Amino acid sequence: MARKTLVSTAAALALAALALTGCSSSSSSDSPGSAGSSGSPGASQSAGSAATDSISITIANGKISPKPAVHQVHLGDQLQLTVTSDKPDEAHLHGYDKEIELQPGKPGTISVKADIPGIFEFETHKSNLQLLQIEVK
Ligand SMILES: [Cu+2]
Repeated sequence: MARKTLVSTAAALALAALALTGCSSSSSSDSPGSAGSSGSPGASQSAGSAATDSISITIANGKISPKPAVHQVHLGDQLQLTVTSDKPDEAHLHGYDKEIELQPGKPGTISVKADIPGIFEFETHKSNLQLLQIEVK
C-alpha cells in the first residue's frame, strides 16, 4: 500500500518531467539538465499496463546524473532512455542491443518495448560509464 503510493508518485514525477522536457521532439530545448527536479531514486515504475517509462540521463565532465541506479520496468512497457552527453559518445543498452550515437549537448533517445525480462546495463562505450541498469519483469 505504501508501495502503491510511492509508485504513483514516481509515475507522476515521470509525467511531470516528460511534460517539462517535451521529450519526444528534439527541437528547441538545448539546455540539458537544469532545475535538478528529476532523479527520484529508483523512479519510473509504472503501474498498469503498457505504460511508458522515460528516463533521462545527463553526462557532464564524466559525471552521471541522476546517479546510476536500477530502474524497475514492467515487462511489456515502453522504455525510453534519453541521454545527453557533453562529449561525443555512444550509448548502448545491453540485452536489447540498442545503440545510439551521442553528439555533445544533443539528447539521444533509445526507445524499446521492454519485452525481454532480466537485468540489463545501459552504458556508454567511449567514456565507459555505466549509466543505469534496467530490471525488466
Ligand atoms: Cu555495451
